[in-house]
Parts: sequence; structure tokens; C-alpha cells
Amino acid sequence: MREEALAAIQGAATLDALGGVKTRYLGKNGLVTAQLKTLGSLAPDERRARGAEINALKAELEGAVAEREATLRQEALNAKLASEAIDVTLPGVKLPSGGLHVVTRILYELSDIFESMGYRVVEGREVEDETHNFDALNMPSWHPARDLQDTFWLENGQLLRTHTSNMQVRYMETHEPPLKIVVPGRVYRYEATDATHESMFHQFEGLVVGEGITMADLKGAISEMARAMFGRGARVRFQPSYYPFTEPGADFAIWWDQEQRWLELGGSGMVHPNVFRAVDDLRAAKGLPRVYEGKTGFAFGLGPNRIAMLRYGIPDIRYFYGNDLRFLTQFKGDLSNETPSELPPLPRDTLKETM
Ligand code: FA5
Repeated sequence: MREEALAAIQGAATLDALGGVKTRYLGKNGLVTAQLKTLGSLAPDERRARGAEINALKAELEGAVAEREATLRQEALNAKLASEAIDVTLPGVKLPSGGLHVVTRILYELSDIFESMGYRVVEGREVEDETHNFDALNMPSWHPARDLQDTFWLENGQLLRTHTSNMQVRYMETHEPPLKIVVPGRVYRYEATDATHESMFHQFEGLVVGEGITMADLKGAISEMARAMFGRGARVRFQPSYYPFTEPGADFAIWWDQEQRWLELGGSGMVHPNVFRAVDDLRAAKGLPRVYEGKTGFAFGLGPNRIAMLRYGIPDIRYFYGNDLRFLTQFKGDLSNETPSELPPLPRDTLKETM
């Protein structure tokens, strides 16, 4: 029986099988237990010798079961570890991720450039009132220049800002000179859309106010931006232009060395004295001191969409806001060496009537 039992224990391939063997020999009705029960019928001397023998066998079998159990448990654990092992050298699963919009990237880039020149980046509201979008910018309601920027009016008499210049007024209204700010943001115009015009687009405004600020400072700032944005070979050209809130006003273009051509980027000029006067009036109404009379400053406003279109060869402004992933996902990587490889079809024409 000893030989048989030991062989059965060694031969048990699983914990379950081992449990069966254990019950068969050592259980309440097991074979070894049955032997113990026969002791009562033996003579005392014989009983002692036989009892010692059976108990020794019982102890040996229990030991063998325990040992086999430990071995089987270890084997089971090893198997489990092997089956659940993670091969950390395998390549990971790529999850889809979003990216910054190409216009956002340009705005960040511009903001960085001007921050490095000591400008503060300010953002402002898109729902605006007539005072800050027009009146205080030397464009009273009768002013013909208002027709240049067709406006989305809201039912409550407010409007969607037609340019980021509203923030010139808002910022000066609550801050004293000297100041240097840039304002990235969305603007809206009620106009027919085409390859270069959207009814919602982005602008990037700049405003510097202090003592003795001149047109040379304006040219310096724009030139510095152009060099940072388009390389050391970039040059800037100013041409006289008219904006009610500047005197004199000038449009500026950048010489794009790589493409060997001028790129019309935006408008600029020296802040019109009437703007300073209007801001002081707004401040006075708030109980703030008049601090802008007699100050000098320059302002500019440019179109970041323009920069993106020229830099990446994007032929139509409507791609920017069409939310077509085939377009958007082309601008996820490194800014410096991207060109869209394949352009998806444009959304259906969104031509609107101009009032
Ligand atoms: C203005 O909006 C002035 N506020 C700029 C300014 C600021 C002048 C400070 C002087 C001092 P303008 O309407 O020209 O100006 O627009 C400026 C730029 O916005 C344009 O050069 C062009 O790049 C861009 N832009 C204008 N209209 C659209 C449009 N419908 N779609 C896309 N970009 C446009």
C-alpha cells in the first residue's frame, strides 16, 4: 500500500487529482484510516508495534502529499505567470490623438515672437458693442468706413466684432500707458465667402502706447516679426493706406524670400488722437484718470490665415474652418517641414448674399 500510495501521490498531475489521492488514503474513510481502525482487535503488544508502523506511514504519506501539493502550486503559478506575461519589447498600440489647428499654431508662434519682444498677450470678447468695435475707434455711425466691415448684428443691439481692434479700446480703458500688447482672436464679417474671404476668420492685433513712439518703432516691430516668422532674409514694405483709427495708416507686406514675392499681411498705423480722446472719455465715465491725451502709439492688425496659406501652399481659406479631418490631420507634426500632401474637396459653396 505504501508503494502504491507514494506512486499515486507522485503521479497526481493536478491539485484536484492530488486531493482525490489524499482522500483515498488519508480521508475519514481512507485506506490508512481503515488500517488504524483495525488496531482495536489486536493484542496490546502487537497493537503498539502495528500502531507505530501505521502512524509512521500516515506521517510519510502526509509529508509526500504536502510536498507534491507545493510542487503543483508552484507549477500552476509558473504557468499562470507565463501565460499572462507582457512582452514589453513589442510595439505599443497607437491611439488616435488630436492636434493643434494650423491657425492656432500660427497664433502661438506669433504670440511667442512678440512675447520675446516684451509684449503681453491679451484675449478679448467676440460679442462686442458698437462703442468698442466702432465709435471709440473714430468710426461713428455715420462714418463711411463702417461699410468696409459688414457686420453681424445681434438682436440685443450688440455685434460680433469685425476686427480685434476692439481690444485696443478695451485694454486702454482699464490699463495705463506705457503698454505693449498683442491680441490673437476670431473676428466675423457678414460677407460673401471666396478663396480668400471667410465670414469668420482670425486676426492678430498689436498695440504699443507710450511717449515718443514713432513710425520707426512700428516698422521695427513688424520687421522683427517678419524675420522671426519668415527667416533672416525677410523684408517689410509699407504702403500708405487709410484706417479711421490711425493717422497715418499703412498696409504692410513682407518679402517672402523663399517664394521671391511680396505678401500683403495686414494694416497698421499710428494711433489716431481721436482714439486716445475717446478712450479717455470712457475712462472718465468710469471715474478713472485721463491718461492718454498727448501719448503716442502704433497699432497693427494682420491675418494669420494668410501666413498659413502662403507657408503651406493652402489654396483656399475655406479649408481652415471646414473641419475636414483629411485637411486638419496634415498639420499635426513638426511645423517647419509640413506641406499638405493631398487636399480634400471643399464643402459645398457657402456663398451668402451681401447686404
Ligand atoms: C482691419 O481689420 C484693421 N482692424 C487692421 C488694423 C489694425 C489697421 C490696427 C490699423 C491698425 P482689414 O479689414 O484690412 O483691417 O483686415 C486686416 C487683415 O485681416 C487683412 O489684411 C486680411 O489679412 C484679413 N482679412 C480681412 N477680411 C478677411 C476675410 N473676410 N477673410 C479672411 N481674412 C480677412
